[in-house]
Amino acid sequence: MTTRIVDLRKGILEKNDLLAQSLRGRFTDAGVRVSNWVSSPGSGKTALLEALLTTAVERGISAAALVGDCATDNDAIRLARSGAPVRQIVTESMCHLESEMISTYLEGWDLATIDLLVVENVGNLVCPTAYDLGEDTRVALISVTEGEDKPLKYPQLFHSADVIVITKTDIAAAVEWDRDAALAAIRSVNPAAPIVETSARTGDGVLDLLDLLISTLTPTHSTQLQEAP
Ligand SMILES: Nc1nc2c(ncn2[C@@H]2O[C@H](COP(=O)(O)OP(=O)(O)O)[C@@H](O)[C@H]2O)c(=O)[nH]1
Ligand SMILES: [Mg+2]
Repeated sequence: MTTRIVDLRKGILEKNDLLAQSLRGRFTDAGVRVSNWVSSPGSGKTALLEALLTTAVERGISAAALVGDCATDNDAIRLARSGAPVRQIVTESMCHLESEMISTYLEGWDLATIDLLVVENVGNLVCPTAYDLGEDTRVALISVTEGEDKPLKYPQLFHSADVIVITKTDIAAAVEWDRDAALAAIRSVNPAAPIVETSARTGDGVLDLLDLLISTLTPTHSTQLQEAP
C-alpha cells in the first residue's frame, strides 16, 4: 500500500516536472520573467504583490499575475486594482498549484506581451515546495509576525528559494522581531539568496524586489529533490 502511494506521488511529480519544463521553455522563448511566491497564509503576499504590480504598471513594465487560493476570488479582485491583468485559480482542496493549472490559466494571454508574470501560490510552507511551475525565480516570504525560526522549521522551502522576502517590516518593532536571529536562520539554510526587506504599507523594498525579479537571475532551486506531501 505504502509503495503504491509513493509510486503515485512520484508519478504526479514527474508529470508536473515535465509540463513545468515545457512551460519554462515557453516563458524563455517569450522573454517573460516568472516568479513563484510561496509563504504561509497571511504573510502578506497579496498586499506586497498589489504594491509591486502597481509600481510595475507605473513604470511601463508589462506585469500580470495568477493567484491561487482554495476558495474565493478575493485576492484577484485586490490585485486587479493595480491595473495589471490577473486571474484567480481556485484549487478547492489542493494545498498547492501545479504546472497544469498554470498552463490552463495562461490560455488566451499573449506571453510575448508580458515582461513579468508573478504566481502567488496557495498559502502553505510545505506542499508548494515540491511543485515546479516553470518559474525562473522562486520567492519565499516570511513576515515579521511569524517568528524568526520559520526558515529552520521549513528548511526545504527556504533552501529552494532564489529570493527571500521579509514582509511587514513596518510593524517589526511592535512584534519584537529579532532581525539578526531571522537573518541567521535564513542564512543557515540558504547562504546566498538575496534577502529583501519589505513593507506593503510604506512601500519599502518594493522597487528592489521588482528590480530583482526582472533582472537576470540564475535559477538555483531544485524541486526534484522534494518528496510530494
Ligand atoms: N502592517 C502591515 N500589514 C500587512 C502588510 N502586508 C499585509 N498586511 C496585512 O496582513 C494580512 C494578510 O495579508 P495578505 O496580503 O492577505 O496575505 P497573504 O495571505 O499572504 O496573501 C492583511 O490583514 C494585510 O492587511 C504590511 O506590509 N504591513
Ligand atoms: Mg493572498
